[in-house]
Amino acid sequence: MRALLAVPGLLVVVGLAIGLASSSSATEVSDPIGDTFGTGGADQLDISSMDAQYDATNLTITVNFSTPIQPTEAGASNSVFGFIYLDTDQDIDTGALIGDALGAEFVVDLLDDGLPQLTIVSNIESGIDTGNAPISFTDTSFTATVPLTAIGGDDGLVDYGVLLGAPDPAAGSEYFFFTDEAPNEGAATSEAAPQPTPTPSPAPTPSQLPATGGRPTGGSGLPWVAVAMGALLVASGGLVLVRRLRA
Ligand SMILES: [Ca+2]
Ligand SMILES: [Ca+2]
Ligand SMILES: [Ca+2]
Repeated sequence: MRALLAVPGLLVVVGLAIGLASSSSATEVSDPIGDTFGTGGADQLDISSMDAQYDATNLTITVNFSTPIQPTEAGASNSVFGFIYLDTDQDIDTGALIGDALGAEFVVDLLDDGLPQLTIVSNIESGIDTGNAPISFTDTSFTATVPLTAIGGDDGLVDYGVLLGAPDPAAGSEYFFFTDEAPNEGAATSEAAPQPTPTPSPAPTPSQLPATGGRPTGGSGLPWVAVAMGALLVASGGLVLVRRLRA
């Protein structure tokens, strides 16, 4: 069951859930196949699992799907839209209440923002953009690499959840429908990336990951009301339409 909880003074959002990291790759969280919302005639993009790991520079989140997907800007029926919510202080009482387990400080926004292979990271309460997260795709997954500098210099240990969807198939529509969330209840938690296995020979100095190439676009606000409205509608089982284009 999806819990419905009110954002104080705002709207209501869908339940996200704890997939305690007891599955295979430590942090990987499974999501059921066939649990999509079924709304709007959109391609029912169906999350199968996700994983989040951090190092000294980035929080890297991978979401896997049961069927092929395409990048947001591809404009295809199976293009992925939506949001990754990050509770950076792992405190449900701070930030925006998302579902029943996240007090999210930041959101990674897959809306079509005209920045191919980049998503926008925003402070969820202020709506201020805090940086960009490069995103890459395989046939059935995407990986967003969130610079820790874009999430308040956090150490990367976060609670998180995703709410994703696909375009409204209606001709000329600028909206998308949410099709799946993960976890279905509670919150997922990131974990430190595994250290390289030591070898008999002196281990090489860990190379610093390249700085992410985002260009912060301060000021432009996340269409948070639209996000919350969409989540509200998901939770109520109604049609869920959120603009695909950045306001
Ligand atoms: Ca699913
Ligand atoms: Ca919080
Ligand atoms: Ca799900």
